[in-house]
Amino acid sequence: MASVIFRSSPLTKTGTEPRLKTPGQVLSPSTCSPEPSRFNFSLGDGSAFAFVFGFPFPLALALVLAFALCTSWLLLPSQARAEAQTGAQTGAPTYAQHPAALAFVAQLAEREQLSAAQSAKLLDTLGQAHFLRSVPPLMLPAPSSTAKNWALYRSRFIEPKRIQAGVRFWRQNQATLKRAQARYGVPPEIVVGILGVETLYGEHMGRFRVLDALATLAFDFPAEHPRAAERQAYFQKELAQFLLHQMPAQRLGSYAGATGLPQFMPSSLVQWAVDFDGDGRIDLDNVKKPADAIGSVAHYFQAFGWKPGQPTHWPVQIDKDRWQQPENEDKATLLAPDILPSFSAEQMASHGVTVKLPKTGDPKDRLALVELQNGSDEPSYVAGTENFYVITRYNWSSYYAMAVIELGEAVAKAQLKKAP
Ligand SMILES: [Ca+2]
Repeated sequence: MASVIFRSSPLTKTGTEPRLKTPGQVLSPSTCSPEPSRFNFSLGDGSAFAFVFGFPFPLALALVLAFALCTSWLLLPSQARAEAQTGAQTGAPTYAQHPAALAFVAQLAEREQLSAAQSAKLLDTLGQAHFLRSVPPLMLPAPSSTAKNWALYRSRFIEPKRIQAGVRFWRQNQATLKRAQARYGVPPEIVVGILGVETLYGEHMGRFRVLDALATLAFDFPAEHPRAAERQAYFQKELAQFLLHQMPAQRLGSYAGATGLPQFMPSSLVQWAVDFDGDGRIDLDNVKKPADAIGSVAHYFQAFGWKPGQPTHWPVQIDKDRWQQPENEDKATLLAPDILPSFSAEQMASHGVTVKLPKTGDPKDRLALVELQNGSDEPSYVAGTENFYVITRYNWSSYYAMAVIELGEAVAKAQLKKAP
């Protein structure tokens, strides 16, 4: 994984859950080998929705479905509702003749040494991709006047509905969660935290066609973005994985192309998804059978260096008088490496930050001072461990990581109370 950290990365969240502008990058970056697809992918909960909007259907069927669709429609965010109006059935342009798309397939064919038939298949699939007008603006940074606010961000995720859903999920999948911990070393509260923050345990897995979203971001990424070239290259890589592994054109996901309960990008699907219930196929979309999603999240964290048993962070006490002295550099020094764990507890103490390590804490562990801004109020600080850093490999934001941790903790606590 890349070790480059962006303190103020301007990307928005890839998931479909609350669309807060997060201060960190959000994607699950990974590179993939171009092997043939080994997996069967299934459609998410929105497949019926996509079918109705993707294809002509008899009037009688339309009438029967109308009521159900209207109710679904009202549940969609306004952005998604607008998107359906500008999608395939209203004649949004496709990428069939788009010069950059044609060049992209030609390059891919050459690099992967595809046969003429394989290239034609790729072109055919990409030709079905529609430009989504609403998606590029979602990639732009929040206005600089928007203050980051951990308290607000937290309140969107650590709330009764999500905690209750997490308790239900935990209890229904206790054995699988334990098995994932035994296999990958990742505790249930982290997996439960991720799936809760990403999709509310499968309730919101996204209603954009992944193919449309990826093609739009691969070829029409907003040029005004400060890192447009880099981000566009990232989405081209994800699109390549989608095409090379022949994922279904109707597959649904977020506006950034993330899919399933854990909101994996295509390259993460290829690299980290596992068949954890042993039924011979990988299904990250099945809310009733989330074993593959649970195993895949745990596998992802193991792959990015999760250390079994290590806590994610420690509380800290700041020597504010010291920090407020003129020309004091302590804060700047500690924040310079961002969330990359770089300091021992002793080094932090020498910069005015006392890490409240319990007896089990290893003072030699590398730590990062994590600053969470609270609008115009005082920022919150914790000392993030290497496991905190690992969570940010799922979504490059310390705010995101802390929400995952705190939701997992809240669910764990509530789950224990409710246990028979
Ligand atoms: Ca399976």
